[in-house]
Amino acid sequence: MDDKVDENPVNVQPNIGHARITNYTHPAAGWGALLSVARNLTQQGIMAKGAITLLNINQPTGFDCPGCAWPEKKHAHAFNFCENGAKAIAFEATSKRVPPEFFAERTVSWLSEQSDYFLEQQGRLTDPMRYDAATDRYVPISWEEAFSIIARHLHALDNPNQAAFYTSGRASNEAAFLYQLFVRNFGTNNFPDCSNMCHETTSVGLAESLGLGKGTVTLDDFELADAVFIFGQNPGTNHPRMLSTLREVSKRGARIISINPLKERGLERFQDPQSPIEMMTNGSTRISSNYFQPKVGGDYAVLMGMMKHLREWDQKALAAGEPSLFDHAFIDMNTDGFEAMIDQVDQTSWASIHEQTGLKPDELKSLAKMFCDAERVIFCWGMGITQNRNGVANVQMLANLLLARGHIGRPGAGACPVRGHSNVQGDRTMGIHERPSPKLLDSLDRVFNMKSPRENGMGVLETIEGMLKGDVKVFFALGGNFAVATPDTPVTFEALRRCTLTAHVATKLNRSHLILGKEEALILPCLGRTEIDEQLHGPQAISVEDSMSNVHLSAGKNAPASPNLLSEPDIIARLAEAVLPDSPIKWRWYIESYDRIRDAIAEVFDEFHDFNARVYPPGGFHLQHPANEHDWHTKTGKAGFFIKPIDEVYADKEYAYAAQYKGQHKGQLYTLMTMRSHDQYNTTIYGLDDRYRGVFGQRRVLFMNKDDIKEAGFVADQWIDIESIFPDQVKRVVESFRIVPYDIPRGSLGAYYPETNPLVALSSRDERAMIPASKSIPVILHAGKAPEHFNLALPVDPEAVHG
Ligand SMILES: Nc1nc2c(c(=O)[nH]1)N[C@H]1C(S)=C(S)[C@@H](COP(=O)(O)OP(=O)(O)OC[C@H]3O[C@@H](n4cnc5c(=O)[nH]c(N)nc54)[C@H](O)[C@@H]3O)O[C@H]1N2
Ligand SMILES: Nc1nc2c(c(=O)[nH]1)N[C@H]1C(S)=C(S)[C@@H](COP(=O)(O)OP(=O)(O)OC[C@H]3O[C@@H](n4cnc5c(=O)[nH]c(N)nc54)[C@H](O)[C@@H]3O)O[C@H]1N2
Ligand SMILES: [Mo]
Repeated sequence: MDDKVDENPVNVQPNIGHARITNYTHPAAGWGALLSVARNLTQQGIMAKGAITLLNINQPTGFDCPGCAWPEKKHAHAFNFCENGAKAIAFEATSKRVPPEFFAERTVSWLSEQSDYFLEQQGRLTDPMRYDAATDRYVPISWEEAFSIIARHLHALDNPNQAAFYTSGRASNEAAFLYQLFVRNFGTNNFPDCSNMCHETTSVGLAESLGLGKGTVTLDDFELADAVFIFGQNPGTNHPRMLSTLREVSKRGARIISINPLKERGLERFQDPQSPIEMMTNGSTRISSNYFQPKVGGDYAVLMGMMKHLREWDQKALAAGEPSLFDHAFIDMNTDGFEAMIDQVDQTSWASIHEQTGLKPDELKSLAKMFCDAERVIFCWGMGITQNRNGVANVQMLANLLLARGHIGRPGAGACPVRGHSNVQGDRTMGIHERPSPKLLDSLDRVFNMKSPRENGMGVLETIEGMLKGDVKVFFALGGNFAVATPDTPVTFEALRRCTLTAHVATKLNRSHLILGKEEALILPCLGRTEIDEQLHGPQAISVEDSMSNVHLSAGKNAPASPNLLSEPDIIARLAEAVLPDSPIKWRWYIESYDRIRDAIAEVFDEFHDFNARVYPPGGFHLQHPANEHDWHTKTGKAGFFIKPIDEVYADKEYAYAAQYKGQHKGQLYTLMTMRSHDQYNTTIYGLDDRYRGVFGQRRVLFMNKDDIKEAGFVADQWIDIESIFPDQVKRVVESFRIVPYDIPRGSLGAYYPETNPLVALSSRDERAMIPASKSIPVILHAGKAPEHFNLALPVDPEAVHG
């Protein structure tokens, strides 16, 4: 075992010579990706072990890739993984370790001054640790002590709702199920979840429109679709395996239409590492046949415009005695609210639409035409659609278009929200939900003879607000990096510090572990997905649900990173025993064989009947979306058209304040989106390159239209500070970002998350889904200066990238 710790000072003067911005002219994936995989394995000291580990990803007998939630192909290729999945694996299977000696040598104050990049680079956590205020260090403790500390804090609360239990979307179905069972037996529905920052707008919107907040398509539908629309998603970086699917769609001659303010390389050209011919000839496949660049936040107007064109063309068709463009047979049988929706569209002026799209009227028209011409349409979408103040409205407008032309339940057509974390969808299915359905609670009560709490709990934003008010005192996290992933960073830090106890189940050290509860703080290290999970009945497999509702098993092959790690289900079971000594549930009995957990899941959820029998065969099973059978689990028993007047969307409190601000002050107001670079996994920074966007050796960049740069009197490469403008008038600024001229619509800006999270007010959110609006932040810019330090070490020679 290699315990060596990289002593690189972090707050170093950046090597500006290394940082550069260029045009990336190569296709996505291909040789660039393979080189990057090799570099990451070397960096983590696992070249040989890593290569073997990679061969087991997404194989019937291997483990599920923790990289993203895109489904596996049915007949998996010898290597069914991608560059960024490989990075996720390399970071988990790393040879580096963070043992107790690491903490003995470093105070938490010192660690707090290091960058997030440094913290994650140190390697895998090996032992449970408790913060010791006297020495300002984390010290090792036994698992028993750790659980009894948590039990003591939980027992000291006035009521169970003073505790919140966070989940990040890597937790398995088995862990998630036991977790929600424990927390509900303890007595609360406070389940903040990473989904509260991600696809919750999808879940809320589609649940109301279609009866279930999940996608309706499978990979098979991509073989039949004649048009695939991709809204606000960057698969080249975030779901690279999706590019193989899109490549097939493109080769078939079907249309792929991207709607994204940025021209993303992965949506333009792709070189398939699994196609020997493409690799040998350095060839590539065109992905998008058409590319539209609306302004940030313009999607609602774009979708409204598509519907309005459809409406007008329909009226013309009917007048000419031609068949309707709407699928009236489908609409009449299956839906409610069509007339009211059309009324709203009629009342919406073209001027109010064109003002917001950022597209030329002709572009909007041709986009609508492509939709109208297609018989089998798939809509894919990502964070560009969901992380907005009008995220639910966006999603429901997508659903309206699909329903209006009968694209739900038709082979080759449907809704494809592309989830992030590899099991975020499964965690929700297993009952990690702050607003649980009565059906779920009834079922739990029946199977476990318990009394579930019936009051709705808190999601992420309510939890932070609760901590600030003193209503939430204990914070427990099953994975993730809550302090950094959430908005309004300084406020969130303060909120966590007001808790009496913070406790984190984690694989790697991160910033959240250093934002300490005022009385106690714990780190509970767990097994990762690549590792063997040995229990009484032998090695155990866990199950996950991908973005297309396929449930399958995952079993690690590597030896655990340390003998002192526990699996996540085991940690939860032991914690439950410590906290609920009188519970009739035999928590540890479930851990002896996870088949027992799956049997319990089968009893609680109808759709998981015969779970073990169905999940063991390779590939597992598929959870049907009832909408595909035209069975609508909505309040009315029908699918619904839901529409919001365009003025309500674009004239809310924040828009009004921004407009007033613009009137009073000179200077430009922009809309900033915060997104992922190619070398990161959410808050985990793998490296400082964003290869496809041509950014190397740096992260503090701001993408800006060249005419905007000129108009503001700035120049390319200039350092600026970004300030957000919200009605609460709190000053929120991030400093020292370098301006990069970019092909982005005027008035729109782009920068990386999480550095920009201090700009997002807690109050800036979709009010129905309570999701932070991290893709539409109103900001102004000030001239700034070069950073004194990058707060990030330069990990690689960026020249190596091009090889
Ligand atoms: N390698 C890697 N893979 C990942 C992750 C990772 O960090 N790294 N994260 C995982 C997670 S949790 C998630 S949720 C997914 C996220 O995957 P994505 O949904 O692709 O997330 P983002 O990188 O945030 O960027 C989304 C895209 O939205 C566009 N966009 C921004 N604003 C708008 C807008 O107003 N309208 C439109 N139409 N587009 C807009 C941006 O230009 C960008 O291309 O990826 C998952 N997979
Ligand atoms: N401004 C802005 N903010 C955003 C976003 C954005 O686009 N813009 N995106 C949002 C989205 S979509 C999401 S999903 C959230 C992500 O929020 P989180 O899910 O909370 O964050 P991650 O960075 O994925 O969590 C990384 C940590 O998870 C731990 N970890 C890794 N693997 C395991 C494991 O197997 N078990 C356990 N127990 N721990 C593990 C490691 O310690 C690692 O440090 O961020 C959100 N925040
Ligand atoms: Mo996500």
